[in-house]
Amino acid sequence: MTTTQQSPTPPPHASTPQSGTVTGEAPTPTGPTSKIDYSEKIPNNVNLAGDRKLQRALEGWQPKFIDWWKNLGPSIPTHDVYLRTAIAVGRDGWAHFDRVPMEDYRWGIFLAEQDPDRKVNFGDKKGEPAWQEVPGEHRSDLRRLIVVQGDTEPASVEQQRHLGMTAPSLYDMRNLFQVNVEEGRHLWAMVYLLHAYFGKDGREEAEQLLKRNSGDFDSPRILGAFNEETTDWLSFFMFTYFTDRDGKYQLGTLKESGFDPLARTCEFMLKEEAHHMFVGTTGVQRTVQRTAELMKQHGTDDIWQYGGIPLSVIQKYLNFQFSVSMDLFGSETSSNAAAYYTSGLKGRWMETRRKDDHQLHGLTMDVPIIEGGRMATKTVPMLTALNLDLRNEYAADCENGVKRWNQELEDAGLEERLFLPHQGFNRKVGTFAGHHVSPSGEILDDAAWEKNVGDWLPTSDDRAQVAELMVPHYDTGDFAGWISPPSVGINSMPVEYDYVRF
Ligand code: BYC
Repeated sequence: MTTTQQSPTPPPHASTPQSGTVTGEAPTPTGPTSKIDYSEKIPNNVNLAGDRKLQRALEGWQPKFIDWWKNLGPSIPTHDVYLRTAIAVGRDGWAHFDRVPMEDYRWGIFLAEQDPDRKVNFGDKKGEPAWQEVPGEHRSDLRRLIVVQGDTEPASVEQQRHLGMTAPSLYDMRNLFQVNVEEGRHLWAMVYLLHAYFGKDGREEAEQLLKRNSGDFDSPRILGAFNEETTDWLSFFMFTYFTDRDGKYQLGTLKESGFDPLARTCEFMLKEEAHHMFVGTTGVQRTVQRTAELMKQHGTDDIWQYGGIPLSVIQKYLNFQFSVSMDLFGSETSSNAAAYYTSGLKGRWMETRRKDDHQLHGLTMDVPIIEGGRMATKTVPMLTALNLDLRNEYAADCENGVKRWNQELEDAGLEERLFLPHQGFNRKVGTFAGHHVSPSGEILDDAAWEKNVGDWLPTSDDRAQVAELMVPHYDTGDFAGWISPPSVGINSMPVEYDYVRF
C-alpha cells in the first residue's frame, strides 16, 4: 500500500481514470444542496477557509488521523476500491461513485443545510431559537455526548480491520471498506464539533479519540460493544445490523438536539448510516439463504460438513450482538437521560412527530425490573425512562430484519425460525445486569445458566468453526460457499465486478 497523505489537490472523482475505471456520474442534484469544497486540504461545506485558526488546528489533527488509519484501519493492502464519496449534502445527488485508492479517500466535514428558523423542539428551552454556540451551562454534558458518539466511530474500524483478509467476495470487501471510510468520516464529524466549539479541552478530547483503542487493556473504547472483537464476517454482518442500528437511533436523537451544529452533522451522518445497515440486513439474509438451501438439500441443520453455517449458530451470533447492542442504550432509568432531554441536548426518536408537550413533566412510564426473583415493572417519571423509550423503538426496528431473514426460511419450506432474545438476556448494563435471563425470558440461577449458555451464545468452538469457513474469495464474481451472492451489485454495477483491485 502506498503511504501518501491526503492530497490537497484533485478529488477522487476527478482522479485520472485507470484501465477498467468506471466513473459513474452522480445524479444531478434536484433538491436543495450545499456543495462540498474539494479544493481544500480538508474537504468541507462549513467554510473552513474563513476560520484560519480552526483550519490550522484541524490540519494539525489530520496527519494524526492518517497515521491512525494506516496503523489501525484496514490491514489488507489494496490498489483501489469502488467507493461512494459525498459531494453535496442536499436531499438528492449527494454521492459520487468511483475507484479510489483508500489512502486517498477524502475525509471531510459535511453538515446538513442550516434551517435559519430552526427552534429547540423539546425540554425546558422549547421554542427558543436553536443554539449556534454551546450554552455555557451545558458545555460539559454536550462535550460528553459528542465524545461518546465520536469514540464509537474509529472503534468500529479498529474492530473490523482484519476482515478484508477473509472477505467472502470482492463485493463484500468493498462494502466493508465503504463502511470503514464512512466511520472514519463520522469521526471527523465529531472532531470538527470538538475543535470548533470546545476550545482547548475539545482539542484534547479529539486527541484522545485516536489514543483509546478497541479492546486495549489500559485505554479501551468507552462503550462495551466497541471493545468486543469482530471475529469473522458473520459477526460483521450482525454488528452492522444490530450495532450500527444503535448508531442510527442515537444519531436520530442527537439530530433533534437544540445545538444546531450537532443536529446538522448527525442529520448528514444518518444518510451514510443507511448503507451500513443495508450491509448487515442483506449480509445476514444471504447467509441464512445459503444455510436454508443446504439444510433443505441435506435434510439436517448440521451443515458444517457442507460448508454452511448452521442456523443454531446464526441464532447464537444474533443473541450475542443484539444483547451487547441493547447495553448501548444505558440504564432503563437514567437521570443523565432526563437531564439531556430537559436541557434540550438530546431528544427522542422522531421528536417532532410525537403528539405530546415535548417536556414530559408529570408523565410516567413503566420500566422492567426484576423483583423477588420475578419479572415485574416499576412506574417512573417518563423523563428518566428515555433510554428505554429509545431502546424500545430500536428493538421494534430490529424485528424487521428478523422477519426478512425468516422469510428466507419460509421460502425454503423450513419450519425453523430466528428470533430476538428477551431484553434481559446477557445484559451487562441496566436493570437486568447481574441476573441470568434465558433467551425466552426465564430468570435462572448460576447452575442453570452455566449449563445452557453454550446453546445460547457462540462458544469458542462455534467461532473456530465459523473461522474455518472464512476463506478469502478474491476472484471477480466468486463467492464463498457459506453465503449466497447478492441479487444486485452496487450502484447498478454487476455483481461480478472487480469492486476491489490489488
Ligand atoms: N458501556 O445513566 P446511564 C454508533 C455508563 S453507536 C459502558 O444509564 P446514560 C456506531 C454511562 O456512561 C451510538 N458504560 O447512561 C455504531 C454512565 O457513566 P457516568 C453511539 C456505559 O448516560 C456502529 C453510567 O454508565 N452513540 O454510533 O443515560 C459503528 C450510567 O449510565 C454504558 C451514543 O451512544 C455502556 N454500554 O446513557 C459505529 C450517543 N452505558 O456518567 C458507530 C451518546 C452506560 O456515570 N451517548 N454507561 O460516568 C449517550 O447518549 C449516553 O452516553 C449513553 C448512556 C446512551 C451511551
